[in-house]
Amino acid sequence: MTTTSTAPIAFNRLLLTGAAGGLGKVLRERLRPYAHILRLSDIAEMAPAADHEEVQPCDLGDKQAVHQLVEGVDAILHFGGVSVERPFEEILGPNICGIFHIYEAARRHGVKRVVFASSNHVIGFYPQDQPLDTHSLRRPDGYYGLSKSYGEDMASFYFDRYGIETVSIRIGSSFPEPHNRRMMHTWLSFDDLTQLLERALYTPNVGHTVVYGMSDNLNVWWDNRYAAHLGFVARDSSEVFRKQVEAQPMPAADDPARLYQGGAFCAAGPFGD
Ligand code: NAI
Ligand code: 15L
Repeated sequence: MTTTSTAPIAFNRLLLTGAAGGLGKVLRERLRPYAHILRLSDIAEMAPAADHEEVQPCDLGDKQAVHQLVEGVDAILHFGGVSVERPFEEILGPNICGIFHIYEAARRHGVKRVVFASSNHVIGFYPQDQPLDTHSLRRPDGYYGLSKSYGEDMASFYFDRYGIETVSIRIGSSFPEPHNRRMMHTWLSFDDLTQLLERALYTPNVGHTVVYGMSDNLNVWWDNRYAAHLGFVARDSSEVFRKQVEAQPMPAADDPARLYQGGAFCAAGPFGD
């Protein structure tokens, strides 16, 4: 099956949060065709703005600052926040208050489309090899996964109550290449991520759609049948990295990296004892 571009018209202004992060730096270049002006935001330092860019530092935990950040944008790609397992108190401001601030600002400024960087860690406590779809009950594997789960609920509520549409992408592992055996299943190439973002921005009538973000890997755990309307067809595969990944020692049979879909995140904590 071939796909055609669904990006007929560039948005006037797109907001990308998390622009200083690993994916944010990649997307800063790749989102260029989709907006006349790309507004970039992070709490960390960002490279200076090019002609087609605006750089606006912001703490997602600051409601008023997020309100100002969202003014004048046509859609939001929300990638900012804590991206690994941390104590609850560190997740609360950036991720939990942060997602509320993003949606409240979207409501007040009339923004109608959000793309939310959710995570596989909302279902991380399922055993590896258990097939899941986007209707499977969530099993978050920590405070980080819980914050993404809450983000998905926030997206659902803001669609039902205010008609703001969201595509929540449960990203697997989006890096230049898979780092380990688990990521052979969860890997999402940057090209496939970019295609998925294009679909998430341009597909009409998405309501709140949840989609797993993984490439066309062998033996995937996740089924995107309920997100078929996005027309996302992954083109890359982790197979090309199999030899180098399988040169690594096999984790022990009781290692969470081998047991759970969320891998090592399932064994993080407790914190603060
Ligand atoms: P990252 O940690 O490199 O980037 C996150 C960015 O958010 C950082 O630049 C950080 O400074 C910023 N940030 C943190 N707290 C903030 C605050 N209070 N206010 C404003 N900005 C703040 O993570 P990465 O890998 O680029 O991921 C981007 C997004 O995608 C994250 O939301 C992450 O949870 C999600 N994701 C990424 C996956 C991956 O494989 N890279 C997998 C699943 C989800
Ligand atoms: C995530 O949610 C993290 O943000 C990323 O750093 C990876 O750990 C990824 O999941 C993963 O599960 O591989």
